[in-house]
Amino acid sequence: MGRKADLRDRLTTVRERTRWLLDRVPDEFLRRRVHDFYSPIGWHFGHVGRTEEYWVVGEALKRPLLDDELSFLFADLVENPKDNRVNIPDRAGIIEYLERTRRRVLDALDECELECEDPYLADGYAWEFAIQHECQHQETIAEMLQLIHKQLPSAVIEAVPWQTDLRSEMVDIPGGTFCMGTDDRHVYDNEKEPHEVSVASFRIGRTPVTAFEWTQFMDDGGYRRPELWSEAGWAWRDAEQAEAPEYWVRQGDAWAYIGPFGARSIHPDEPASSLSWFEAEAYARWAGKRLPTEEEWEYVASHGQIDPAEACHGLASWGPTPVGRRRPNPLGLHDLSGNVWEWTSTPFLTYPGFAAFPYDGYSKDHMKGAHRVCRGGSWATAAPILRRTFRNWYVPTYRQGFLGVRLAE
Ligand code: AVJ
Ligand code: FE
Repeated sequence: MGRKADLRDRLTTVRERTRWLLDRVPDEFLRRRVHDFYSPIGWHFGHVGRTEEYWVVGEALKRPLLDDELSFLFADLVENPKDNRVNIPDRAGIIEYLERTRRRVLDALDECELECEDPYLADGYAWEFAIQHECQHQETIAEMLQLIHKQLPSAVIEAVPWQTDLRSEMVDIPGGTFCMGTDDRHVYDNEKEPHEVSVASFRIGRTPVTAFEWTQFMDDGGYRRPELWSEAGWAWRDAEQAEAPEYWVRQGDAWAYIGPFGARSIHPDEPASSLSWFEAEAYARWAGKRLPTEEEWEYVASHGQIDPAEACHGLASWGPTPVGRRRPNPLGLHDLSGNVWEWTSTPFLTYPGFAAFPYDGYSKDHMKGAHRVCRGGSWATAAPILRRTFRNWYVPTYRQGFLGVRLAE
């Protein structure tokens, strides 16, 4: 398949999933803010259309956008604060806007020569950016559907027996030197430039921490013992009155999870998720271990190839799947890719040779040390952004994502 046909094909596949998600948003939530962190959920849908038109038609082709008012309303700009974003059109208007912007993006693809030097056009950079950007917002939309389901009545669900033979295990990793990051044209700016990194010998969990293990932490008073928490972590726990991971609901001896598509029973072997960085840190202290660094994470992930077909990803299930059941990498580690994002101890900062592209607001503005990096992708992450070098980042109080933890020592 030619490059243009490949882009057209993948743009269409990604959009089908966006529309599938839109069908799962109740009308009454479309234009409402449900949480401080987030814009109204409907904004995210229009925003993917606005973003692709902006980069392809506006920046690459240097042409005016089709609708100034909607281009503004769906933009992530300080002049358009989240409270203003409730003024977006209704469902039919959002769908129409998505269709009109997509038409222009595809027409531009037909028209352009991709074998050129222009940084936006060469090998279809702007279209590829649009695909990956849409995937990221799909995951945010899935996160927001959880917040919505928390406010809806949930069906009665059958409890899964709360017992397991799975035991956590640490794997010895001999130190070494590897190439961190990449110079692939289509990755985000924060994944560049490739550079050599040395890692000392360490140990890392064969799998992420499981839900069953998390309940052992809770049963041992994990959420009530300040000595397990950093000062900032305890202040957060206290303010939040956190007693369990976000979206966990007790169900007799077992637990249920309010997910993006409704409540479901938690399997004891699934990775613990919706954890803030502070919770992950407290758990590690309780276990007598620590979080891996970002370098350690990418080092272990650089052994073998990441194959999306082998990973739990892309909303193919209703939540994460039990750990340790998929093919391990050559070091014997399971679930590095997909299932849940894994918090690292590392602040989100630049690599040597970093240059912001295509705009400061994607990465650079967030590289001030306030965010921690998480790696690997989740069950809600789409294949186009499932890769070894992909860096995601959140503030340490963020517990709304599909975020888990793998221990190191
Ligand atoms: C990397 C998930 C934190 O959602 O703010 C989407 C991704 N950047 N549009 C975010 C992003 C611009 C970003 N995160
Ligand atoms: Fe965005």
